[in-house]
Amino acid sequence: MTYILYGDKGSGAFSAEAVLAEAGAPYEFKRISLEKNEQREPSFLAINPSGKMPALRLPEGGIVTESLAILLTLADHFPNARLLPPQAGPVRTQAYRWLAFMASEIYPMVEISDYPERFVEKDQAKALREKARERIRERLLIVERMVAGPWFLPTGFSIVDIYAAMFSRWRGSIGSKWLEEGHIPHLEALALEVSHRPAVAPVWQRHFGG
Ligand SMILES: N[C@@H](CCC(=O)N[C@@H](CS)C(=O)NCC(=O)O)C(=O)O
Repeated sequence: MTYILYGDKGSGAFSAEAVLAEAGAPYEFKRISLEKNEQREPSFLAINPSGKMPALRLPEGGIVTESLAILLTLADHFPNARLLPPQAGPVRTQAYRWLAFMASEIYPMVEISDYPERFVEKDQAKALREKARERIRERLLIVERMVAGPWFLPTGFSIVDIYAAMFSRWRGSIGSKWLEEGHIPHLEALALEVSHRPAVAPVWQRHFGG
């Protein structure tokens, strides 16, 4: 009864792997290299026709794609791991709100920042990348202001922390200089906490290094 996670190091697969680790779930990690464009190969498109990672094969069969859907599915599968605040309570609503914000307002900008030439002609790609980076930064600042501290939610650790920590790590998509200027100290502190969680630490190390 093993989960199979498809993804690459440092990609959105981090969030799924960190949650599998937190839940103590048995899983295998199947590497799909972004550098080699393996996400566009027929064997992976058969798993996720959109050519995006992460994708998760469930022990009972079936595939889940979309990072947020994967995180919520795992939170459902492992209720004892308390990966979300109590069901139907006000903090659960906030968890959904900010998970959805990151999935729908930040994640799509990452594709534009990473692959601007998919959207415009080559001579406009640099300018588009800069616009996408600006939108990501703007939206990270909104998330930054919502951090209760030390975790995102006032009720403690949850999958929101794993997701937020991941978005704060994507230097290439955000712009290293901006990150070094220290605009998101609460998210940085939260990411550090996430990286030190015993179950997550080895996963963090593999995806993001020290
Ligand atoms: N909506 C998807 C987005 C996933 C996504 O964009 N993943 C990136 C890696 S972080 C990817 O697979 N990029 C490859 C590509 O766009 O070709 C999700 O939430 O899982």
